[in-house]
Amino acid sequence: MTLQSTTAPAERTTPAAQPSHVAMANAVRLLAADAVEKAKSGHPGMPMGMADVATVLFSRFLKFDALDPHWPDRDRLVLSAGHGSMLLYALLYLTGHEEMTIEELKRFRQWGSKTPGHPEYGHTQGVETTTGPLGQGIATGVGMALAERMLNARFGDALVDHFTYVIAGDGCLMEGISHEAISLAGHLKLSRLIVLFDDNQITIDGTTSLSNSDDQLIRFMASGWSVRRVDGHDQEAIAQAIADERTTNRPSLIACRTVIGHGAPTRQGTEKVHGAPLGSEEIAKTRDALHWPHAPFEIPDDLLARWRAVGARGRIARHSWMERLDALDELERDSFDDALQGALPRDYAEALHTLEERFAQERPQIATRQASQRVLEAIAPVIPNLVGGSADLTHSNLTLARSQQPVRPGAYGGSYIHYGVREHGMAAAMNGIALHGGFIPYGGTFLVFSDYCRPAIRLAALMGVRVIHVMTHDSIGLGEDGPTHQPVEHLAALRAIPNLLVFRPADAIETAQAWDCALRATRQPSILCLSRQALPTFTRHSATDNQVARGAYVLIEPESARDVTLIATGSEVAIAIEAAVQLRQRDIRAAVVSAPCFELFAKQPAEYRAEVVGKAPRIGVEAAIEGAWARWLGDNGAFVGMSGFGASAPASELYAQFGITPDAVAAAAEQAVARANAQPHLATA
Ligand SMILES: Cc1ncc(C[n+]2csc(CCOP(=O)(O)OP(=O)(O)O)c2C)c(N)n1
Repeated sequence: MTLQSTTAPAERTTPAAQPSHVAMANAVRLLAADAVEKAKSGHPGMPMGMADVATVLFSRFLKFDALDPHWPDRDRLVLSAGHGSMLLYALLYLTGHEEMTIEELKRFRQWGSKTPGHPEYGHTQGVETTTGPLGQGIATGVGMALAERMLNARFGDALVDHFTYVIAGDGCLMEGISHEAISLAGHLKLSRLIVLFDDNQITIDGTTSLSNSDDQLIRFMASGWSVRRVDGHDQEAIAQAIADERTTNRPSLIACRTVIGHGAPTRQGTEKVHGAPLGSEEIAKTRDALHWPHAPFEIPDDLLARWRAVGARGRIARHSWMERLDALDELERDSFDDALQGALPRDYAEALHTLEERFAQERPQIATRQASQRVLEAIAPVIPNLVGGSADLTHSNLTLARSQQPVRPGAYGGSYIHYGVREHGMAAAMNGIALHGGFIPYGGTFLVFSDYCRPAIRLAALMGVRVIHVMTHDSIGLGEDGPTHQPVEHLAALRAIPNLLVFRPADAIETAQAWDCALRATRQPSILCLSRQALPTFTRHSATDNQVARGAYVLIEPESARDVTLIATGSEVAIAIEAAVQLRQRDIRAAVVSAPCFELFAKQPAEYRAEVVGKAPRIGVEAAIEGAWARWLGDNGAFVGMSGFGASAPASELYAQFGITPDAVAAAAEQAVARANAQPHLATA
């Protein structure tokens, strides 16, 4: 294996000549190595390799104040190579973040600690985003850098003027999502984005040459980035590179040629140091090599004081920023605060309510994607921080409102992002926009391509951030495009993600109400699954009641006791209603339940849920696979839906061929009622 720029650690760290920044970096190295050793698991190699780069970044460039990790105008640092979490934890401790004590470092990876295996947003202060799935961090960083520019365009340099730094490794850059992210950032000329690439040429299997021959510099350059390579252990060279790259008008890649595990004499530069404790012998040798006589987790006072001074370096800047904020007139300050808090303006509720009333009066026969567009036309003008977009399906997703202007390279005042055909990049960028603060992002694609977004959706759910996915063409009802475009397993797959709200509204009124739920769910991402095909408007509208917020509700209750309950979602609710009409003609009393959001329904009190689903046999109707339906249908229930892929044909033909019709639902109901009558002892679960 060839390792360029390797200098023997001892040469760099001779005590007499030891520049203090080398000692500062060594403190990071040893804290990481000792914490991994104590936990008996973790990744020492990356923190040891990137300690010099991180020390330069923190001590000379990163704008932050350890006293206030939430200061809105701080620089953002994303540790895309999340397995190197100890790098971040060590830095948070050294710079004096209150919550990150030495005890927390000793409890690395233990239950309830602030130092989980990979950085977790919302769990540890100072962690800007959850990372671990490689590539997500860099793509999230693109969203943060974009949000910074968009907020700057609205509030100016005095309030919004910061950088986004991303530390990414070979793994992040190998992942496909990095391509979407790099390409989007280059196109949008996100000059405040600086990626520090841990160019150590090692991954888990060994040297990167086993699997990769990319020239990353040329690759980034081709996407419009400013690029350069430095010796990642030469602090002056690193500082010069960062200083220069901060002045370019493009996003920047600094490939820092490092030695993984730098300082561990027999393991550095090899994959052995990537993801396993060094072992007591190697740690002892590391202490010798780095001239580090201190016990584990012990940082000499003078060194800690130097690091703490780094943690306070941004204090004056923060105070001046606060003064500038205070000097604003009340209106400006309120609008800045509202943006950061993601508050919904007062006019919003009125605008949505008026639209719902119009839907109730007009009873339009429109697709729920069209209803969603009408919602956007009504609310986009009154929610200035709503930022839309689509992965090149704007005219299909109907995500653009007339009041929205596009965000363009170098001109960020707009509120609509053309993400290009980059679903995964879009989903991760939306996470970054939401995490940065100041905006409520929504973005569109076809529901079938939720698979392309899934890793980022999962992270949004894990982090608990408000990101709204508008996913149209939500079933075989899209028709002729055929099975490649017809989602069948996607609703089940999305419902399996914890903390994600999956909405499938049945008509225009429910669509407006689903939007309302999604916008008010400040700590959850949402998916709005919307139809391509037109649907009648039949649900009730009330000025005070959002029926979608209850997850499921009774739409039709027979005059006397139910014989059967038909539960349906989205486009199939209308089919269930027709089936109920047929059943009445056969003297079977059917209730119809609309269930636009299983997750919200599951949270309702047990009595309400029991009342809605009833004791009679239940039939579920959804043009998708059965998935999570079993919970609502019980042992005596039946499901009318899909059991395999769809096909290419007009929608009405497909519904007939796959047996999702009022006749089929009525037949299934009749059979269930007959079964229940034959076996009255089998009560519905
Ligand atoms: C999406 C994803 N795939 C696989 C992994 C497992 N994994 C963690 S680190 C790693 C290798 C990363 O190599 P590199 O970025 O060069 O990190 P280094 O070895 O330099 O620490 C892999 C495959 C992961 N965390 N995420």
